[in-house]
Amino acid sequence: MAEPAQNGPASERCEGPSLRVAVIGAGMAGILAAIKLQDRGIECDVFEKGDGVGGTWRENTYPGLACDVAAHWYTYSFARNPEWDSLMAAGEDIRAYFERVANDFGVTQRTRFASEVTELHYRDGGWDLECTTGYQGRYDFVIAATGVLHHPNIPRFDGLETFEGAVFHSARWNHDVELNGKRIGVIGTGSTAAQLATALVPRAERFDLFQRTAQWVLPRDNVPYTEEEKARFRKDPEALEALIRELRAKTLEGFATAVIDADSPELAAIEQICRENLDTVKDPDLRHRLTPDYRVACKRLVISSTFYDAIQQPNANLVTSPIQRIEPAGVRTADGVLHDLDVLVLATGFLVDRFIRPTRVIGRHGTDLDDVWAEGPLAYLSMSVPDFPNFFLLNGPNSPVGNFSLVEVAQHQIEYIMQLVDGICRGDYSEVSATPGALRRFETERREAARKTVWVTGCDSWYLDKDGVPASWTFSYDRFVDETAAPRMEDFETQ
Ligand code: N01
Repeated sequence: MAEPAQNGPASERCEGPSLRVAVIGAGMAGILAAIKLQDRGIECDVFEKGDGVGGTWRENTYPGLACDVAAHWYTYSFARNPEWDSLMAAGEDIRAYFERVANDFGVTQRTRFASEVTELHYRDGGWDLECTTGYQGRYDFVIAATGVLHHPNIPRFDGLETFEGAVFHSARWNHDVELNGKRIGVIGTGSTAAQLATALVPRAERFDLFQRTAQWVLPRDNVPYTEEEKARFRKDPEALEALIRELRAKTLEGFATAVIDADSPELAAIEQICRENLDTVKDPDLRHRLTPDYRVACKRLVISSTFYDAIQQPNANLVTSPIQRIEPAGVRTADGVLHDLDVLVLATGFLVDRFIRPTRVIGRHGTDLDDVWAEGPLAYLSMSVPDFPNFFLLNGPNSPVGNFSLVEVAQHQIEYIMQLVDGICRGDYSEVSATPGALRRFETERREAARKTVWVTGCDSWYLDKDGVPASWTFSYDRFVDETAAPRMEDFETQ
């Protein structure tokens, strides 16, 4: 199996022309990009629409927020954290980790907060950037680290505006709203809703979970690390690296193969575990209603050892009759029942095809990214778009998603991008972007590979684009590591 990106190739100092780079977004990937640029002595400005660093971990503050990817694997290879308390970390600890790294590496200090980039325009060999603050700047290179899951999906429920209780999306949590002893409704059954159920059932007078589609749930105990283990990780970084290699191998050997090969024994094994987990639900009717009618891992797997327990509590209620409308007092379902509520949470996911948009991005010859992406966002190796020179995306279109460490994914991508930047530093070229042919070839192969994946075996999910093709990396994870090891320059146009 291919090894993880560590610190990448030894960073060269950029001795060539003095470059200015704009990094858009100060989340996990933006912090990483800024650090890697600084390593090479390259000037960068980081633009962040919010008021702090941390991206998804700043925006999401809902009760029960955690990361279901192993915490030690979900760290930068150059800033490990021996202090994680348990296998999977709580959201606030992850936010604190990214804040600390951003401070320690001087990224916070060079970030312009409350600065949403509204326009990027490539003219005369450089990018003109405009911001909501009125700031205008010119940059040689742009790295879009704007994330995938940050535009809330707010479905149009009839009567939503008439609800007299508190209503908000899971990623816009209203902390002024009292939850203890309240009648709480959650719409959705994704990873977010499962974490919410675990946190809110013990606090609510009644908890209603409005399920449109049942989910497969993979159990995973959140084993705490002892003080002795933490002390060992502090003292012996190699012991920590060995643990990370093991955590990573466990996910990649089973899960990474399972999702891209619906006929694989790896998927059958995960299926078996999920079925056995479902069998722990005691009431046959509830178990029946929690049983999905599609293959395990077709939708992103919910990873939780606590969700089934929460939904079986006497004050928890799984509502499977479809939502008809929202009324002042609560949610009316198609069976005529009015579910009275004080608080209604929309755990209804995100608009996942936005990426850098609504920023207007105009490339070479006035090419508008919105037009290029009219049929859906595409990028060569998820990073480069033809006619958008010196513009790269991290965790961009069709990047690996799901139950991987997106930190590691972004590290592979930034090392690749930095090798293209090195070409500019050396004076080999001043402009670089993927060729249309390279993108076409990549996309054809990606679509072909998609046919074998579990994502197309008959479910609806946020992985699928409007044509039903998974908008993700449909090859093996090893291929991702290999392809991002070094740019094939014949796939790039340079000037
Ligand atoms: O969102 P989702 P999420 N009427 O899109 C339902 C990451 N994440 O926020 O399945 C009724 O998965 C929708 O129903 P259906 C992770 O990548 C990671 O939970 O479409 N219901 C579904 O049940 C994850 O995949 C962690 O039929 C409606 C739910 O809303 C991604 O974020 C934790 C509806 C949306 O599920 C998104 O997860 C949390 C409607 N009109 C999240 N519209 C980690 O731990 C939508 N739904 C790393």
